[in-house]
Amino acid sequence: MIKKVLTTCPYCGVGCGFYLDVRDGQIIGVIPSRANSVSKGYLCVKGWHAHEPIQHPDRLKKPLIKKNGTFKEASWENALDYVADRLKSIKERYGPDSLAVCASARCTNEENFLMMKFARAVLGTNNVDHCARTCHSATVAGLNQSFGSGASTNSYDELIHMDCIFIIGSNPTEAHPIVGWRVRTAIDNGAKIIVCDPRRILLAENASIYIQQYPGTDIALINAMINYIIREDIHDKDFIKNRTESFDALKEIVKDYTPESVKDITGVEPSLIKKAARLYAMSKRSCIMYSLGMTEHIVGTDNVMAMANLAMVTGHVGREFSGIYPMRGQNNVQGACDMGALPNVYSGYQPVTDEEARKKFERAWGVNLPAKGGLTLTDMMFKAIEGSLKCFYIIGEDQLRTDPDTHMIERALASLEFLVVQEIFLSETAKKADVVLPGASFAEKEGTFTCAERRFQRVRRAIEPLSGKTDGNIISELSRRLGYQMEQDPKKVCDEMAGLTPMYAGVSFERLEENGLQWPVLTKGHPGTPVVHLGKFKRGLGKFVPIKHKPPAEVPDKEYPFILSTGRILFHYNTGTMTRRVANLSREYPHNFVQINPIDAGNLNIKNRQKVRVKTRRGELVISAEVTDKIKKGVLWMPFHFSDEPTNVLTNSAFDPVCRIGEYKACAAHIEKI
Ligand SMILES: Nc1nc2c(c(=O)[nH]1)N[C@H]1C(S)=C(S)[C@@H](COP(=O)(O)OP(=O)(O)OC[C@H]3O[C@@H](n4cnc5c(=O)[nH]c(N)nc54)[C@H](O)[C@@H]3O)O[C@H]1N2
Ligand SMILES: Nc1nc2c(c(=O)[nH]1)N[C@H]1C(S)=C(S)[C@@H](COP(=O)(O)OP(=O)(O)OC[C@H]3O[C@@H](n4cnc5c(=O)[nH]c(N)nc54)[C@H](O)[C@@H]3O)O[C@H]1N2
Ligand code: SF4
Ligand SMILES: [Mo]
Repeated sequence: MIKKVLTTCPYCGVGCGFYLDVRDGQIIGVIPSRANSVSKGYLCVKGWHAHEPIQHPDRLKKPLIKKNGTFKEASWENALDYVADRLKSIKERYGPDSLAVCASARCTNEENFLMMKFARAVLGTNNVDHCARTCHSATVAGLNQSFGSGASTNSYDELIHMDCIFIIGSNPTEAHPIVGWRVRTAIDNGAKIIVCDPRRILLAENASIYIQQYPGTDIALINAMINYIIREDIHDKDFIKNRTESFDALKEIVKDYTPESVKDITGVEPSLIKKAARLYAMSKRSCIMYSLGMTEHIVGTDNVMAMANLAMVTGHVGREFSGIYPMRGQNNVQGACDMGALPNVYSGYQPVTDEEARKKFERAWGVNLPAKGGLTLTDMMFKAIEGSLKCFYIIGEDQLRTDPDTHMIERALASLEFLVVQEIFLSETAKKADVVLPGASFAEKEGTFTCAERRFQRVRRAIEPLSGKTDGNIISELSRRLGYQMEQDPKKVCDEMAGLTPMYAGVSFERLEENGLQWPVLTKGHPGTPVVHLGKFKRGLGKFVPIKHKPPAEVPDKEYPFILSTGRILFHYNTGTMTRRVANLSREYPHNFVQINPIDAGNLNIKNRQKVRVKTRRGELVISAEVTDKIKKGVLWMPFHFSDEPTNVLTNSAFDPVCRIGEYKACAAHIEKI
């Protein structure tokens, strides 16, 4: 039997559409969908190979229970009974806040809704979070303060019509390739590109202006642009007057940041900053695209608000062909946030501390809900070490490889009384679990993902779940064992969510059939919203928040003279549990590596491809060097896709005090030839 099942890519937040080619129950290939409004018939190399990990022999198919340090296969009945008993007993002994759950940006909206409902209505705690903490929590916190809503303001299709795209701390041709393709189309159409990145990324080659600042100096850079824009009188006075507040406070702060005065901090020639400021401000259709180069810092939230200041001071937001594009990372990280898999909000960002919202969910779910906000992922780890967090139920996240400071995370997981991991592969985190529950991949379930342009799109089942159950089934069966009956049909879960969430009230499976819908979708007839903050910001007036430069938590010194930054390459995806099981992708990049500038390499007598030791205050790693002038002198850069050579033993767990994101993008490091 031959089937072609239309679905959404399980990797990055772009949200491309393709068909899975199924023959006699085997998924043998991927065919791009030309009708999909996001990808229009294109896919990147990961998307083209998205079928390969699904039926890989390493897929988990049976629950595993650890006895005396080794896993034994168990039946679903036994495993679910055992997990439910342990959750119940921990809750009885230590109270609901001794438990925490981690939802998954790899799973569907419906599964995330169920997971946050499970934490709140069944376990009785708001301790629910997911990888957005490590990724764009700074965006949610920062843009919320500036604009009143923390998602992309505009849509992908506008990009090709821009006059100027200001790309800062984002590497779209590798991390969001089908958006990167739109940026290239914009260039072909005559757009000017500004790239600000400590690494000469591919798009830097096509940029009108390329700025290579030191990691962690972006506030100084942006404030200097704003300083120059105001000094040259090219700010948008009408926009500032009619649509914003607190401009004087901004003006006062940026006085101290002239392009000349920030040269020592940023390492950037003042003339380049002036050119960039002028080009961005004076272009008619200008937008900002940013990602983790801005958010993964102890000043992540401040970085985001600094960009919002720049957009508002020039009037480049709140209309079509302008705006801020925070490039959300995982296939459904936008959705996991939207569904309320966060410790402080229900779906649609309704605060758990808001009495009215809480009462609404209590009535719908027939239980009393906790009124106090829960722990973030960052704090869950600290509380585990401290001893007050006893139990962690994780779905589809590999903290032992992706949270900063691996040795600390090891201690945190080892301190728990009970760890459950629901996975499709035996990840490093899963290896530490007391029980592993085999979930299902995107190809085995119905549901929806929400991509970086706020678009809900359908995910469709191509084959039956290899383990017999989807992630949603598992959550709901645990819930039943804990005495609470939960709907598990994804379509009905979607309806329940829409009924409780004004922003998505018009969303339903039927309405998503064609090309999905961009939220807000306020009623059943509402067409969706390609551009937000039109005419008025969500919060009313846009707020200028004055921001000061602050150096990273760790700066270079004699012992650790380099700044180490980390990130992604095109061919692999996060921990690589999936892409490293794709033969072609793995052949392209089989091993970890560290990029170093030729001058630094020369000084240390390091040759290309030679083994080096990279060391920080937290750990060390022996990997090979890639000597390249793509990277600034004094800076090192590594990907984190190789679980056998784990980059995060090196990174710093220092975090942003507001959104509690870790500082993956800058720590002090030492490198030597071996
Ligand atoms: N191929 C691939 N694609 C992916 C992923 C993947 O693993 N592989 N992961 C997905 C996920 S979860 C996410 S969140 C996104 C992330 O997407 P991106 O954020 O675009 O990817 P990164 O490589 O982490 O970082 C982006 C850029 O920030 C730069 N940078 C580092 N430090 C600084 C700094 O201090 N200031 C500035 N301005 N720039 C800096 C880096 O040099 C890098 O080029 O990608 C998604 N897409
Ligand atoms: N050094 C460094 N570290 C980083 C970053 C960085 O820039 N530098 N970036 C951070 C960012 S932005 C992110 S988002 C995190 C990502 O961190 P993670 O979310 O831990 O990374 P993933 O590889 O996406 O892991 C998700 C896991 O989900 C599993 N999975 C996939 N689909 C499903 C499913 O449908 N069901 C279930 N149950 N499991 C599934 C996969 O097998 C995988 O093990 O990494 C962070 N870590
Ligand atoms: S750009 Fe992202 S969503 Fe599109 S095919 Fe590649 S990984 Fe999948
Ligand atoms: Mo991410």
